[in-house]
Amino acid sequence: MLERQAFDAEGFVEARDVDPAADPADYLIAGTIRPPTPNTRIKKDTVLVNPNEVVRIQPAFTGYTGRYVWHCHILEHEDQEMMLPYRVVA
Ligand SMILES: [Cu+2]
Repeated sequence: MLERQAFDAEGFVEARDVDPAADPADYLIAGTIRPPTPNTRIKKDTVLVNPNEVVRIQPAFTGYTGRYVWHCHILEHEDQEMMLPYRVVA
């Protein structure tokens, strides 16, 4: 994990109601980037994302190219497109 940052979720939802193409990146709150805590500086395959927060990660893919899937462990979120495939290439 690289960092955490607060996210204006209400502002984004209101903007999305007006403009369905609203970009979530426009709703990051500047100046509140927090570095990882000691227990999240190790390599892991899961990361906790708190409500109203964005977490930036830097995955390391070694020894395998091909299809992976990222997903949220909250089932209702998975049903709302928080489960998507991606492909790692050489
Ligand atoms: Cu989720």
